[in-house]
Amino acid sequence: MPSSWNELFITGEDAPAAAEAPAEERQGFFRRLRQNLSKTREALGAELQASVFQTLDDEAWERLEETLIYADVGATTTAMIVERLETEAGSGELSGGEELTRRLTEIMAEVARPGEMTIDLRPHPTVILMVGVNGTGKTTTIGKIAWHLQRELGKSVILAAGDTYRAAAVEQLVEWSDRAGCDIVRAAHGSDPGAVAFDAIEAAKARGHDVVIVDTAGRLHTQHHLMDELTKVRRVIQKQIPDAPHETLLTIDATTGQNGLRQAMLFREAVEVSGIVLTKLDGTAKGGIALAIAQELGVPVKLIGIGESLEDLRPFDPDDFARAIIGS
Ligand SMILES: Nc1nc2c(ncn2[C@@H]2O[C@H](COP(=O)(O)OP(=O)(O)O)[C@@H](O)[C@H]2O)c(=O)[nH]1
Ligand SMILES: [Mg+2]
Repeated sequence: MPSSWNELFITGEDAPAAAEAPAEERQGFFRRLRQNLSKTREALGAELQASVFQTLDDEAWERLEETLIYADVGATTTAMIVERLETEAGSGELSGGEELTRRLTEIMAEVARPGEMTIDLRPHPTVILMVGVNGTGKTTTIGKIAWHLQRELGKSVILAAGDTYRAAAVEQLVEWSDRAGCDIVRAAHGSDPGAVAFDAIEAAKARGHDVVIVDTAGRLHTQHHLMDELTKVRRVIQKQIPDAPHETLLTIDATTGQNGLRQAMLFREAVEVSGIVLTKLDGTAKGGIALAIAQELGVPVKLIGIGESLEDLRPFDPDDFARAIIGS
């Protein structure tokens, strides 16, 4: 499971030594993950520790259900998890609160892992398209990915400032390109985002960049306009490189819970989403949404945002995540 950047990205090369996370660093990451997911853990973990598994009667299972739903695991996914646990407990495979909690953690990790969670960087150039509603974290996520690719994995990145509707969005991406030390293609305010993507891909081919990351707008006059535009950007990219975009990442703001899940379904209809970036998990008790997304959307969460700083965008590791939100 990808718990470090060089496990998330498949490069086809040996990882540079600098990208290997030593054990103590991993522990440090896990501590930070736990710390930043504290709101969800408080909602979930405390309840589990305190009462749920003390007597295994119907009421206990109902309380577990309520607890998971409160953490926004979603009704369908919650029912599935509780049923599995109840069946195992009923057949005498599990006994005691500790064992039940351990098994619950395992089941939750499994549920959070619906498919391929890596990002393949072997195509040259690899094109990554970033989509999502305004304010969910597209631009920041792009900046952070670019930073890791350039600084840690030694990849050469070019950004396409495709959110041409807001001048501030372009400036924000320019700042990130400075920080990451990568190239950027920007166009005049209001110009065609497809053209920006086109130019960035042409530049990548000419200058030999490894990865192109395309930013997009998250709001237009109507939902229909937005989806139309994303489809167009995608088509422009596909004309240049038939199997691109190789990765389409959708950002979802975890604080919007089930609403974010509904948004995701709309985006999935317009563009083929290959991975989710679940942001702002630090500010919410609704971290269980990661499980609902994986199960009900069937698209893997590939990255999570647990804060605003550079190291707060992390590859999603379901095992660590489940341990971090349930552990005592
Ligand atoms: N607390 C927190 N804030 C985040 C996270 N990811 C993004 N943000 C903030 O959310 C705001 C909107 O992000 P931005 O990248 O501009 O969203 P965009 O409109 O989709 O491009 C910014 O202030 C980011 O710093 C996260 O994981 N945690
Ligand atoms: Mg933006």
